[in-house]
Amino acid sequence: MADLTGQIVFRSSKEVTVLHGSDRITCGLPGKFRKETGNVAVVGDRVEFEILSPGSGRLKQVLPRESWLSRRRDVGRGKELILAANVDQVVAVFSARKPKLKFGALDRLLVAAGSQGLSACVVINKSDLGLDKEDEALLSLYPTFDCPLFKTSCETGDGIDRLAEQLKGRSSVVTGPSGTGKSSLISRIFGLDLRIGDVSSYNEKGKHTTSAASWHPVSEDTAVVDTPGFRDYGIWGLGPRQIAEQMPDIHRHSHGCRFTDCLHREEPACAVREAIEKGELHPRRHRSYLGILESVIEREDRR
Ligand SMILES: Nc1nc2c(ncn2[C@@H]2O[C@H](COP(=O)(O)OP(=O)(O)OP(=O)(O)O)[C@@H](O)[C@H]2O)c(=O)[nH]1
Ligand SMILES: [Mg+2]
Ligand SMILES: [Zn+2]
Repeated sequence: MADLTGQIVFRSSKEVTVLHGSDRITCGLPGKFRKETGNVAVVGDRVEFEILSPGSGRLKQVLPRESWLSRRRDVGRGKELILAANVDQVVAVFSARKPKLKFGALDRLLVAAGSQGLSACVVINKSDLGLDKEDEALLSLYPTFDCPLFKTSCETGDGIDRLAEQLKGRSSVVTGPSGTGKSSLISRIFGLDLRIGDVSSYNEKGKHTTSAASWHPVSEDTAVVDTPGFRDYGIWGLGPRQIAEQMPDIHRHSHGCRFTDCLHREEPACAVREAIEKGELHPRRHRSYLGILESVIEREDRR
């Protein structure tokens, strides 16, 4: 029988679920499709497979990806962990509180998305819990460098329609720290019944309720991927000089630096640091930049 094509909508350690039309076929996941190098199969991948018996099949081949979002997994020298393939938008979900909004993690995620050629938007969920004035001011900068911002609440419904509009007609990977309400938002917008968990009252962190990525086709032209929350978003495949290019508010000043290889740390006549002094660049964004830079340099040293 001829091979069929479909798309991976779920992957566990041993098998994948392939969507073919409206049929879901379970295929085993032999070693060559599991390794992080080579022909690894991830959620969102288009694949060729054959049917063995009703509802079950065998993977033959992973077809080339149009795009993907990955992060670094810290094992050995580090590995690339692909969160989802064939998406065209990264939706970075953070919460106003519980857990606390972390700009370092937000900026890392945006840099990763940009470096992989994906557009991104920021969602600040749990707006019902109230946003600090300082956070609010800093967040208002993001749309100025073409990163749309959505403030939402699954409790009050605030901002949900606007976000739903942003998801329409695209394939989006929804990512962010645990407990920020990724599964809650997707469930609410698309009427799905995803598992939703608590936030620890002890440290106000999420409890890693979603344990694997899942692809949800919601209409002909719209799909959304729910992913497990992360603790740390490690950047994969980016060199020290490429980071600023992914931070438009920093990059636009870098042309004025005395040294063309300026990394905007302690170098003399650095236009980026001057921009902070002149109030033209937010120091928090520079701090995020330095954090990413240090982590990338540290890893280069380890090689
Ligand atoms: N106050 C408030 N709580 C919310 C909101 N959205 C979600 N929550 C709660 O936040 C908790 C975590 O929600 P989830 O949807 O499971 O969060 P998640 O981001 O999917 O978490 P992981 O799967 O662990 O990554 C649950 O107790 C939700 O009820 C909101 O807008 N406001
Ligand atoms: Mg979840
Ligand atoms: Zn500089």
